[in-house]
Amino acid sequence: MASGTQTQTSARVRIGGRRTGAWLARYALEQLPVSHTFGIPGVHTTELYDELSQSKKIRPVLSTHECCGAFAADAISRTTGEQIGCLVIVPAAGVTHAMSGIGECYLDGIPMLVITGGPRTDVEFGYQLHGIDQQRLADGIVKGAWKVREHREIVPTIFEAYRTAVSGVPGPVLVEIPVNLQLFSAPVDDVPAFVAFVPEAASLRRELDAAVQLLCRARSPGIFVGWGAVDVSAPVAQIAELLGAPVSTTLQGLSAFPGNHPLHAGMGFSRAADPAAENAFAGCDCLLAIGASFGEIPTGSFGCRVPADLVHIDISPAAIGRNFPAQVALAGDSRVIVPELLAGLQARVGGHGHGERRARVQAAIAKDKNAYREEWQRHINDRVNPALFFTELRRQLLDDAIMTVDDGNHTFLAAELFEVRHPRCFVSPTDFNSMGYAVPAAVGAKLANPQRQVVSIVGDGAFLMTGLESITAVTLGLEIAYFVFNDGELSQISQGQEIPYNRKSCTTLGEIRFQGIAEAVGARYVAIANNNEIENGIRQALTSGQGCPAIVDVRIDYSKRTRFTQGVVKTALQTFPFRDKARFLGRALMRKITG
Ligand SMILES: Cc1ncc(C[n+]2csc(CCOP(=O)(O)OP(=O)(O)O)c2C)c(N)n1
Ligand SMILES: [Mg+2]
Repeated sequence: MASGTQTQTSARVRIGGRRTGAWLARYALEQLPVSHTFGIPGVHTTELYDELSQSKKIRPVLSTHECCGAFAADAISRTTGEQIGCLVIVPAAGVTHAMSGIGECYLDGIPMLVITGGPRTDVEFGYQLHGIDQQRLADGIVKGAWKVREHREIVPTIFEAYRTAVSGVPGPVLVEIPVNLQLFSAPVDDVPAFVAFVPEAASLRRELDAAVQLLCRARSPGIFVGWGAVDVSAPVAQIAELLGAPVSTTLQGLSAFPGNHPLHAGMGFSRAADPAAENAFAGCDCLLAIGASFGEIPTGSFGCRVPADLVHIDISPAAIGRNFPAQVALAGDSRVIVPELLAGLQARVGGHGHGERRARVQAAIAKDKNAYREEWQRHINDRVNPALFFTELRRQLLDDAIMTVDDGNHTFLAAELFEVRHPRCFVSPTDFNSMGYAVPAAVGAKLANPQRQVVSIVGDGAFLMTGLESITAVTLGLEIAYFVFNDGELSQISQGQEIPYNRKSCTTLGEIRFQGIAEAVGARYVAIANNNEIENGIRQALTSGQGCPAIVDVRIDYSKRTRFTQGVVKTALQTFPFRDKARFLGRALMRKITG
């Protein structure tokens, strides 16, 4: 989450005896905020798995596929903010299987610690099993990759990898421990003591003053928050209230600002955003962006208008001004900078605030949100209306319930129609954008937050990728409600094919009998076939005390497009060169006529 340092220390912990590499790795992991590891054992990791099975602090969890393990580990990091998700996997095949999850963490700035075994380094033979240069393989989707050469390197290397994962822009790291080091013992006198990570204090007085000045002189300020603001939603709310400014979020940062706050406008602020957000930001003359890198999704394919007066706070100096020039750049940890900015604004604005502006902005947001919801609720047919579904789900869930969401049309329906109320309560694969995330992520989320409700919204196509991971939830007795949006298609893509191509290539799924899948894995099965079944179906799915997940077959209606889909299609077409735009439009017209 933060830039910072792990205080260097010379403190050592005495070992004074022979230890195996597996023992040393377990020891190192036990010093870190690691509660679970995920993966599938192989001959290169059985010694380490045996060690972990004896740990009182860490629970090794068997996944059905390393990709699922990686998504589960990712959710541990995302939903807690304190723990780090950890994988223990075999070299080569385990790593390639896990790569979608590792890449997801890399582009979304989520810390993850990947421990892999490695071929023997004490024999001369080549062509060993899983023999591949893993550091090269992982290069491009990790912040750092290490291969330890001897026993005494194991503990400091794991500590160094952890520090790398959580400092600056967080991300995944990989440590390879050759199997011979794990299996065999060597004398170890002592190991370094672990010192917890300390965020660095920023010294940005001049920039903070400039930011206060810009925001105070704005007539129509707006606030845009991303995942990097997920731990500062309270001071951000105070800034918004002081300025009377609407707040919009990114997709990844949906939980960075409470959806039931009267200044919450929606996701994004381009024409691909909810009308409340598009309208609230229409005349924005000064934008305060916090922990948001203006990526493709929340900007509606870069179709948003950003004012020249942009105050940009981000942990990544490279993200500041990358897509839209920043007037004031505040590079650093939002947990340090935002409270300072709030104090500066309070000192300047005092107790007066912008009450009139705030009332006006709030009233407009409330009106637009109501109108949008009503527009959705009027769209009735014999399938399940998404707005009615999400309203009822919100009503039955507690405020701090966690929702894991996959990638597809359902993602944007959830973003537009479900009110997220608590930080780190909505997680989905964003910039790497890998389908298959939600089912395994819910396993990690529930393990890390056993007292809280955990639900998943997953497309039928994504469920086909990793849905069998629900057996892990069954085995571990995790009460998770998996709401599968069953529309028979890869809808987010098929909707995009409809107009330009007038045909659906490879986006229609085979018929899936979810009841059979539920029976096969031992999960409860619930069906919601129409609007009359929503209330009871959700209640059955959320019924706790049964120690068993539910797979809910939701016969969803996708016939109304999200604002996101409508907006990005228009924006994308505008960026096409004239000749290609003409070719696309001409072909669409022709196919509409000729079929
Ligand atoms: C691993 C992967 N493959 C392909 C895609 C491209 N893709 C994005 S959304 C989507 C459709 C998802 O279908 P489904 O899970 O049924 O959700 P729906 O859109 O129908 O809600 C596809 C194929 C992707 N993002 N990730
Ligand atoms: Mg689908």
